[in-house]
Amino acid sequence: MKLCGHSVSPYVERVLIALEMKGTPDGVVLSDVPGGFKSEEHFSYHPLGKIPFLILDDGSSLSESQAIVEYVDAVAGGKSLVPSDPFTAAKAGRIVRVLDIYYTNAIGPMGRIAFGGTATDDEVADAKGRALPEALKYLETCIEGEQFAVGDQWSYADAAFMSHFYWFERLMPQFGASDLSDYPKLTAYWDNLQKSEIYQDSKARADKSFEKFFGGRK
Ligand SMILES: N[C@@H](CCC(=O)N[C@@H](CS)C(=O)NCC(=O)O)C(=O)O
Repeated sequence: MKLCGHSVSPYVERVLIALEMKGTPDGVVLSDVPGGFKSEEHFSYHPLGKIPFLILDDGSSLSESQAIVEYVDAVAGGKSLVPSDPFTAAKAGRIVRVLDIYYTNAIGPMGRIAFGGTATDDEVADAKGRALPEALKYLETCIEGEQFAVGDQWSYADAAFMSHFYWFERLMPQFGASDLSDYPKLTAYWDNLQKSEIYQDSKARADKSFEKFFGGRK
């Protein structure tokens, strides 16, 4: 199976992190976008021209990082990232949704500016003063453990969290929006995640990929 995209994307990293958490890091081969980014071929695999997407050995393909994680979790062997207890599994799914919807929307204005786009002062002020604290407060109520987001082993919530928070750490300080002291559970959990070998591996990949695509920029 080929995972198309680059580690500079947290959504690509989510899949690579998930495979490492499963103990099956070779479950996919990371590949460039066939035909090039935003090529006709790219759009044939992803209608929005985004990364990642997965190309199976039979040529069929799948977009959306969380759907890809759930698919590789089912077929790549190794440990499952879906908690066996249904309620715990639902809570892992909730964390992914809070991250992908509320958190991602909240950091949007800062992310746009950091990557050369624009956002108004009002948008940044609202993000910092309202949307981001709201999303972080929500996450604070969802994180249950210091080592794992929920349950007693890695779940796909940890993979999603790790990939998104690399960018929190990387981007938010320059906007004065990186203070997590109001969120003690989140802080303890995130501190532990950063010490893990899986995070260090992901960070090394993302740093290298960022340098390749955006070298020179902060
Ligand atoms: N919901 C998608 C998000 C994918 C996404 O936004 N990817 C970004 C890179 S981080 C992208 O390809 N952006 C290019 C574009 O939107 O043109 C997923 O989970 O896979």
